[in-house]
Amino acid sequence: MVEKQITVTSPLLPDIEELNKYLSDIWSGKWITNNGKYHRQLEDALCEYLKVPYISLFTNGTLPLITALQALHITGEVITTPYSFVATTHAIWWNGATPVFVDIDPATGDMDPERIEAAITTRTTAIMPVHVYGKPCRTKEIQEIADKYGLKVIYDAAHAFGVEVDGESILTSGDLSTLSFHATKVFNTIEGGALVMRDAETKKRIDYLKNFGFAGETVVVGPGINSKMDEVRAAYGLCELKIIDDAIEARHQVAIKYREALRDVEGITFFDDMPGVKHNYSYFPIFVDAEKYGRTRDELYNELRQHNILGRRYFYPLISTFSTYSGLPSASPENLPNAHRMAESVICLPMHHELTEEDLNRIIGIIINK
Ligand code: T4K
Repeated sequence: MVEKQITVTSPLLPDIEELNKYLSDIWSGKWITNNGKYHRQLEDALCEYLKVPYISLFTNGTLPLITALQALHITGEVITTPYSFVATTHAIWWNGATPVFVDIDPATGDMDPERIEAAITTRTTAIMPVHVYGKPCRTKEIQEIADKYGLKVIYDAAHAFGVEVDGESILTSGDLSTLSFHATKVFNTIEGGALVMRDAETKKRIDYLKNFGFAGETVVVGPGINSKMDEVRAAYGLCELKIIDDAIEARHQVAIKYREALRDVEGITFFDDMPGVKHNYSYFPIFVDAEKYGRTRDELYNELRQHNILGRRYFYPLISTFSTYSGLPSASPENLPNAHRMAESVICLPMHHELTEEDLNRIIGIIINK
């Protein structure tokens, strides 16, 4: 008998009837993209939901990264982390800058602020950390270093939708933060993304840049790109906002269940909630210590797959091992021991709002019964 497939995530789909109402309106109004009313409404609604002053919507989560660097005129070298999705480093490359990898803090998977200063050279212009799995970076320490050396900070917050520290959004840290609203994310618009900024002037510039650089009918103020979210996706996002809290709570319950079941399994570790942090439970990574567990990470990963449980090894392989980047001096494994260790031991277990008790028992059973 083929066992039910359980994927690492499952998209949160809005209520179809609700969405249809918006679609009928869009169809009759015939305004389907280019800063339409639902685009504007979603920006306002997200500012309120996320507790951020300004946001600019994009067609995906990669173009905001590229545009953020473009908007801040970043050149030279950008300090970043190898433990992320490859889009983070690609954005630096697309801007003609050189990525410089620093190692991660094994306690969180995020960039280790204590390693940043040693990587700064006269060519360094920015730091691009990632709130991996939605776990907040040590933003105060990073900002102190940035201020000391006059560097910009752009956070890849693709995983950090709705994450707060002491009641404040993590998305207002640094100069700019980017979000991904891809189908696999906590909040999705099928494909989509956003840039979060702190002032109206920056929003204006970024809105120009995502519209080819147009500042009016005949004026182009910069080398912009086309990355405007259309009305259908904006409407989808508005419907999604109505169900997002329940979905995050369902994810929270999944995390509780995993932690209860796996806490005492020798050789398996995971992250606990951080004090003062409102988490979004976007991923549930576990780390396999083969010696203590008695099976390697890949043996467990493959066994799960044999049972049609499709976890993922986010983020293996490390970005620094891909051929585009592996020749960089900072990409040497000796420079990145913690990142290598994490990439080689991680499995992201299925984590989404639709997992049932039965699904979770199946997954946990395979991990526990070696
Ligand atoms: N920065 C960071 C830190 C990121 O993690 C990402 C993206 C970005 C930037 C860039 O943002 P975007 O430009 O993508 O907006 C996925 C996503 O495509 C990607 O968005 C995400 N990070 C990355 C971590 O994961 P894949 O290639 O692993 O996804 P895929 O297609 O294998 O899907 C995973 C599972 O999700 C499937 O096995 C089943 C489920 N799924 C997926 C899709 C697309 C569904 O059930 N329905 C679906 O429609 O990259």
